[in-house]
Amino acid sequence: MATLKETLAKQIPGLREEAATLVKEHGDKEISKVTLRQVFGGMRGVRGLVCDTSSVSPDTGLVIRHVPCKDLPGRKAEEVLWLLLTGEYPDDASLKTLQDDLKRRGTVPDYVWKVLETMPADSHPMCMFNTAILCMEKESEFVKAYNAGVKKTEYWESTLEDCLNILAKLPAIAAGVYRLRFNKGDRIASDPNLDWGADYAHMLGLKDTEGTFEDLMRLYMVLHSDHESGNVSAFSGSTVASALSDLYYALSAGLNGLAGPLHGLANQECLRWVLKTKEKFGGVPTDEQLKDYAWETLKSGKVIPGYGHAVLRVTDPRFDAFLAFGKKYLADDEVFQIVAKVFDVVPGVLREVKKIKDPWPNVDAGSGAMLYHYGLTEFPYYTVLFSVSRAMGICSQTVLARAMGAPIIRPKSSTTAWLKNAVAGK
Ligand code: HAX
Repeated sequence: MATLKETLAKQIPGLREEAATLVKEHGDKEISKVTLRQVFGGMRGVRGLVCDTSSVSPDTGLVIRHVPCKDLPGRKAEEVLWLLLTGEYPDDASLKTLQDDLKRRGTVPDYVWKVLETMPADSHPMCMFNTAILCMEKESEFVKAYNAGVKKTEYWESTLEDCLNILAKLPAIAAGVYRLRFNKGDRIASDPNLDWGADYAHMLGLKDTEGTFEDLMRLYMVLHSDHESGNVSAFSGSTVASALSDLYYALSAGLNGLAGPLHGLANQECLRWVLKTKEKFGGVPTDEQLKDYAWETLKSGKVIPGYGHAVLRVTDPRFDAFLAFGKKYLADDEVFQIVAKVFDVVPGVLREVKKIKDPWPNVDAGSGAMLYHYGLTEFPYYTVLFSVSRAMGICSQTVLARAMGAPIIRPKSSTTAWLKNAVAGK
């Protein structure tokens, strides 16, 4: 048995040594080239970042440390947090120390609720959630340690404190945002006997007549937890953290990126599209109807939300996991049936659009339908659920970056004139 901090403290000297040796021996070796297309194309495929919490390859999808995504269902969020940070699962006793620690840190300061209650009633739930994180910035242990002059090699310890303090509070904050923003009544107190994901489900306060919503939330929390560090939210978070801004600033910045429709907000857009399909055809459409509707969407200049990916070139294994859950528990649900049918039909349509590199579903294609089934029908809220989970990855990446003494991120930009000269060989 060991605490998370003890486990990390043991590993960090070896990790530092490994990185230092690599740079010393191979520092000038070229590992990636950059083309002009990549410069104008959002740096797609440029290898310029280190991230050890997880990796995403075009043909396999998410692997957290050594664990492929398909093996994550059945795991609890706290186990996955430990895995992200240390590369291993905790034993039962160690897991219990982390769970108890998170419970101890879980009380949300009263001023957070006051800030949220003062926001306009039509604020986006993501704005409320990110504001809550940001307004707790004054609690940062890293800032206290930094101001006290702590050594650089010890920055990670106070960052881990911030990480655990924040993560412990996110389920209660997110559930509180849900109940306040959608007039669901009083906040529901945390249940000390529930794990992180199940407690979040409990605090949302939905009626779970089938008794499987907690399982869905556990699944949701582990599947969305990380996706290496080049995606908008993780990259934004790590860039902000690299300036030694504390984790409250960094996480809030990252999650502001998750709020965009090409990133985390796609799950709300996707369900909207599926529901429109249902309404238009009065239920589950035929393959032909669905194909026509997909073309209609594309021809009107819109994307088919939930499909395509910047890195993946296969069906996202996270989508597979949701599909399997749906087949097990939601088989009679029409919205789920449409999601399954879209998966049968839409990749064929997207394959005909030559510019689309990945015609397959991503994680957002199915998750909304699951939530909708359990009565979580307020889709502007969906990205908050995504954020609670993704915070684990962003926080873990930041703790490790601090442990490794990662420098400030500062790539070089070029003017168009410079690029024109460069390609002309001048
Ligand atoms: N429907 C219509 N067009 C699509 C498309 C889709 N599902 N996926 C890609 N395209 C288009 C792009 O818009 C782009 O068109 P332009 O050249 O005219 O701009 C072209 O195909 C090439 O894009 P790409 O190289 O295949 O994909 P990108 O790496 O540029 O973009 C996206 C990846 C995920 C942003 C893109 O596939 C998309 O917009 N998908 C729909 C939105 C979505 O599902 N987002 C969630 C992604 C997962 C995630 O991050 N969740 O948080």
